[in-house]
Amino acid sequence: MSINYTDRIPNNVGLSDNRRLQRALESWQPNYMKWWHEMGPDGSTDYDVYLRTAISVETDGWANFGYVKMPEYRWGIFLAKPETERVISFGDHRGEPVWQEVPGEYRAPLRRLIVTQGDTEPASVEQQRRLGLTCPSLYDLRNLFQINVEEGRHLWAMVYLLHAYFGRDGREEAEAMLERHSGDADRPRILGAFNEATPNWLSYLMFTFFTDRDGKYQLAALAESGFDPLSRTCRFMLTEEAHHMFVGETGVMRVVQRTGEVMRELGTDEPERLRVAGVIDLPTVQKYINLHYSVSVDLFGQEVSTNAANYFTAGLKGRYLESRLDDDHRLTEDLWPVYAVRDGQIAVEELSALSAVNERLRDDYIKDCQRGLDRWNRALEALGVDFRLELPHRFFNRRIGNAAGVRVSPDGRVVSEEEWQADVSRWLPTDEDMAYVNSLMQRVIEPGRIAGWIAPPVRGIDGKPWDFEYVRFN
Ligand code: BYC
Ligand code: FE
Ligand code: FE
Repeated sequence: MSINYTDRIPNNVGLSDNRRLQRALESWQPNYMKWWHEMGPDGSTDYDVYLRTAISVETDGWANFGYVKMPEYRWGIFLAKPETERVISFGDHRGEPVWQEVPGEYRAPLRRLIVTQGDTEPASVEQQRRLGLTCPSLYDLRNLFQINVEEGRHLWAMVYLLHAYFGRDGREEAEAMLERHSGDADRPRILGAFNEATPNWLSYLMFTFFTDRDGKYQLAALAESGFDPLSRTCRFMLTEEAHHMFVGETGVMRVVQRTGEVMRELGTDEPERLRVAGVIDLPTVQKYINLHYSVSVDLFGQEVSTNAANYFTAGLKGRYLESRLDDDHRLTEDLWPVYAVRDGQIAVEELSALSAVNERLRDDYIKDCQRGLDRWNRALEALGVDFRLELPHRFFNRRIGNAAGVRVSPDGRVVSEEEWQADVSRWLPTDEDMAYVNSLMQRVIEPGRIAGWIAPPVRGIDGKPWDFEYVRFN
């Protein structure tokens, strides 16, 4: 399982034994590099960045740290070790050996799942492209770049599957991954959240907390797949994903911490005074939570989905930690509570668990988000600040599913269009809030210095102090 770094494309899939595939991927590689130069982190080509690179897929110590110029990062194909005698754990094929090739009847849905997943990865790099110009510290800049190179690698993970298992269609899909762009009017990215802007670092920290966490749950569901190469590649991606969510959780924590400290110092909770002091008032943090949470909750799809039921029955996409769940893993008889709007009110109905697997994954996701908010709130409590952050209702600000087109307040009331318009400035960031947050975004790149709106991290990366020179500009 060791990674071959002598090949042009580092891999642990024996690429040099399959010349055709190797050539196909090597001819995609320059297009990828062109995309990275055009759409990747702005102006970063010559920086030496203290990055980690995978050297093994063993659970302990897969990472190697060192200075790398990002275009020289060794993007490659790394699959988790195969589980011996792995069998499909859910759906109609439960108990059968997993597939090493794509079953003909599932080719189209599998391709679609892989394309949808793959499309999000370069999209996030595009969304974050300009953030390096306004980083609050070198430590934060380095983490941004680490995430960007890893999202690039996640694209490689999906492109490998397309090239290796889907023939000509797969190669065409791999090209299209570099042709769609986040927010492009003509050729947008596939899913809604990946066409939104990430205009500042507060948005980015919220994105890595909420949207990368959707990634965790989607990848975990795909890691259950009966198509073994997909499962193995997702399992390795999940080990990288943990750092992205760490950046989000500790990042928002540091924002909250800094604001809380200034609130205590000044003895005030007045947003205007806090803004004069250069920190982000907690009502504004709450509005950003409302925005990024609602956009991410949409990524789980419709509450009732025949697509999702078909993926499950076919053994293509399971539930979170499927094999640890205690039921028949077929769901033909089971029910699951699903939210819907009935007679102008939000109701919960017991519906077929099979059609509700999207909703079930969303439930798992929501619980995980709440754990993060609880930690932020404990920090506020420790500072003696009364304000508490909350997740809005799952139907707030939705565009996909049962609440699409219905106006719902953060506390879960169906409201009229007039009420929505009257109150939306208290619920979602206004242009003025955005302008204020943007005004704080000043580039700080001296080791040991940090912008005033965020607290320094508790510790650095790879045992280094937080004021280590994580990025060298040339
Ligand atoms: N935006 O039956 P439904 C990550 C469409 S994040 C636009 O619910 P299904 C990352 C849907 O395509 C993880 N359209 O659909 C994070 C369908 O279209 P058709 C990404 C949407 O198939 C940060 C229709 O609505 N991974 O990795 O169950 C940084 C009916 O809906 C949306 C995946 O998503 C939307 N939000 O879709 C970097 C995993 N939602 O059939 C990376 C792969 C639904 O009417 N994808 N539609 O034309 C899937 O598993 C599923 O396709 C979905 C749900 C979860 C997206
Ligand atoms: Fe990713
Ligand atoms: Fe990620």
